[in-house]
Amino acid sequence: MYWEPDKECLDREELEQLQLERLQSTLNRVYAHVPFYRKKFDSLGISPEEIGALSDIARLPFTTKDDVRANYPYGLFAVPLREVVRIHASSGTTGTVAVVGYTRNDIKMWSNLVARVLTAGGVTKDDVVQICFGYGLFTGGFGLHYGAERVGASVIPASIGNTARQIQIMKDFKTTALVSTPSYAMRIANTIREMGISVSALSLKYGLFGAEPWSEGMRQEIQDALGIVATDNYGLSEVLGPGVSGECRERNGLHIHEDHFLVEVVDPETLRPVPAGQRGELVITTLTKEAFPMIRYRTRDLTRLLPDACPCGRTGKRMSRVVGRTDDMLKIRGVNVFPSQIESLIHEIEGGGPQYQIVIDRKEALDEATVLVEADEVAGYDRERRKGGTADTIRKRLAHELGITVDVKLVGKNTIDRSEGKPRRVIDNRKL
Ligand code: DLL
Repeated sequence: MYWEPDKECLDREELEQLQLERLQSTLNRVYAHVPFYRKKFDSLGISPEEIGALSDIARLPFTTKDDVRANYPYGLFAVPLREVVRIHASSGTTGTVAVVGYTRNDIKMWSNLVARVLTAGGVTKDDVVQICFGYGLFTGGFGLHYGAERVGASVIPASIGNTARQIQIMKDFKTTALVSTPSYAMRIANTIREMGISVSALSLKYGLFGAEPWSEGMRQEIQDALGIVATDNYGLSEVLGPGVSGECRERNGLHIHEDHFLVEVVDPETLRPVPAGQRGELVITTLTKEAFPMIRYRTRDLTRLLPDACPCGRTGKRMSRVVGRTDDMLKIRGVNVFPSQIESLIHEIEGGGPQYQIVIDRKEALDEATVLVEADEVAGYDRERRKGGTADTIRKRLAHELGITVDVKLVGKNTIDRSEGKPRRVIDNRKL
C-alpha cells in the first residue's frame, strides 16, 4: 500500500526538519555551482547561510520558464556533464526548450518517487503495466517505466500510437495497469467499444493518468468504460518529470512528495502566498536533485493545498487536481504549446500583425487543432494557389517547430470572431 512508508508517513515536525536540512544543502550547492543562482542571490544580498527556517524561502527569488530557456541547454546544471547519466527535455518546440539532466542518484530518486505514485494507485509487483507514453525526450515514458520496474511489475514499453495494436497487446499480455494520458485512455476505451471487445475479456484493474488536465467527469467515464480504478498523477520536466505528486486510491487529491519538494501556493499577480487552502500558482523548490536543482520554480499551474488529513495515512500535503494555468499554455496531444509561438511563426511568414485563432476539438478522444489565419484576399485565379501555398508553409513550419500536426486554414479579413474588438485566440472545445 505504501512504497516507502517511513518517508510517506513522516510526522510533520520530522518532515520539516528534513526539508530544512535539504533546502540548506541545495542552496549551498546552487550557490557554489550555478552562476545564474549565485548572481541572483548576490544581487538581492542573500547568502545561503541566512536561510535558517523554511519560511525564509520567501526571501529567495523565483525561477521562471524564461530563465530556463535563457540558460539553454546546460546553464542551470549544478554538476559537470560527466556526472549526468540522462538528459530529457520538456515537450513542445524543437527550439530553445528546457533541457534537464539527471545524475545516477537522481534517477534512483526519480524511480522511487514514481514507484510511490504507482503503489498508491494500486500497482504491485504482481501487475503487468502497459506504458503508453512516448519514450524519448519527454519524461513520461522513461519516468513511468523506471518506476514500474522499481516496483517489480512486468513492464510493457508500448509507447504511443496504433491503438488497435495496443488493445491487442493489452488483451494477449493480460495487462492489469494502464499508464497514459487521460485522453489516450478515453481513446482506448472508445476503440475497444468499436472493436466489439468486451472489457471483461481484458484483465485491467488500474489506470494511472497524468501529463495533462482532466476532470472528475472524465475520470468517471474512463473508470466505467474500462472497469478500473483511475488515479491522477502530476509532474513537470523542469522539476523532475512524473513523480512530483499522485493520488492514492481514495482519489481525493494528489499527495506531494514533500521530503523531496518544498511547495508554495502564491497569488500569480502579487506573488505572495495565498491564504491556506486557497487556489493559486504552485511554486516548487527541489530538495534532493543533484544535476538540475530548481529554486522556487513558478509552474504556472493553478491548484490549492487541501487542508484535512487523508484516511490513507500518508502525511504529505495534498494538492487538488490542476485546474488551469496562469499563462496561456495549452496541451495538445500531450505537447506543450503556447499560442504566442504560433503567433510569431505566422507573423514571420505572413508579416504584419495577422489575426489568428486556434480551435481545438477532441474527435474520438484525440485532440485536433486547426489554426485559422486571416489573410488578404488576392484577386484572380492565383487566389486558391496562394491560399493553399501559404497554409501549407504555415502547416509545415508548425509541424517542424511545435512537433504536432495542425490543420491551417486561411480565411478572409475580419472573419474571425471578435469580442471587444479582439479576436478570441483560443477556442478549446475539448470537454474535460
Ligand atoms: O507532463 C510530466 C508527466 C508525465 C506527468 C507523465 C505525469 C505523467 P511536461 O511535459 O514538462 O511534463 O509538462 C508539464 O503538464 O506543468 C502541467 O501543466 C501539465 N500536467 C502534468 N501532469 C498533469 C496532471 C509532464 N496530472 C505540465 N493534471 C505541467 C493536469 C498536468 N496537468
